[in-house]
Amino acid sequence: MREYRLYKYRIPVDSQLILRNRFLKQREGIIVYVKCGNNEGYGEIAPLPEFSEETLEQAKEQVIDWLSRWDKARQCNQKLSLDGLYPSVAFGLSCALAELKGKLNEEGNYQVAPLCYGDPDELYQVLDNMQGEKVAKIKVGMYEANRDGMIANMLLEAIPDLSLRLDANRSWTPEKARMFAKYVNPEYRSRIQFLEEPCKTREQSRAFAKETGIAIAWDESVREADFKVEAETNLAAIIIKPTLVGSLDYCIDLIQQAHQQGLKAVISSSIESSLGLTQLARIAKQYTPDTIAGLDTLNLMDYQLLRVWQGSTLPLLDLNSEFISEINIE
Ligand code: OSB
Ligand code: MG
Repeated sequence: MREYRLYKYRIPVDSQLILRNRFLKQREGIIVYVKCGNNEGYGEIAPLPEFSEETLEQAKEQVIDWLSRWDKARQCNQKLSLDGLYPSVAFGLSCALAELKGKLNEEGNYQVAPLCYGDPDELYQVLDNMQGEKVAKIKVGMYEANRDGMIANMLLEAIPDLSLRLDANRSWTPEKARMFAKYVNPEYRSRIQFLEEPCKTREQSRAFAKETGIAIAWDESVREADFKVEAETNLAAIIIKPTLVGSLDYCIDLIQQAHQQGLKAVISSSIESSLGLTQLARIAKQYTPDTIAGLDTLNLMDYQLLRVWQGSTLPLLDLNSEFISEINIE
């Protein structure tokens, strides 16, 4: 016998979080619970405003429809395809089903690349406490390109064992990208693991990488219809944000293609709650064990939800909390 329940959550997030110049004050999403016999699983469906094409309401309608068909199929081993679902719905359902089937290992990779929004002093402290490989991620492209270049250069100069990941979210013209690079000492450029999507088009980003020797990574591109995983000069990695990309199986397929081509695959957050985020850490541990994931977004939130992120002291909400309500399906 199959059983399922859906919940809606809404948790406050730090309004400092800037997503393409839009302040996000709360994070909303759906928690899906599935059960068959003695096995159960949870998943999170949380379209990210400005990034996801589907709204939460559309996701809700779709998951209700899918689950009612799943329920009608009755037998635990009868499969129902996730093809054609919105990425957030496919990802959340596939995680719940993977837990149910025992296919997602418990152990997570909780070592993340600390996110730095431009205050280097803050970063010094975090890096001092970091074990192993020192990798930080800086959002660039929000202020002046030369300022970004100076900050990156200063950090690389001050901390000799630091490597950086930078993320421009396609915000630079070729001229601005050049401005940035001008301030980064050529000797340090190899310590930039990659710069995500420097320019508005892939062609411009490729030209930038060729000209400057700074490696790039695809993030937005991975979600475009014509995208294919293909090794190319100066391309270091693809960024996979499962909530924006799709089912676990599809993400695993992308990871395997990347590895076959000698590219890194970096599992990354779409600002999920600690439920989704810990599942991403488990996916990272299982499928990209040698790569630090891009999951440093829990602290943007005031609470954790159902699952504890290793080492976090944020208060934990359970299903009875005031921030969570069951969705009436009838
Ligand atoms: O710009 O890559 C982005 C999170 C949500 C939406 C967009 C982005 C992000 C992140 C997540 O940067 C953190 C990471 O990738 O390290
Ligand atoms: Mg990015």
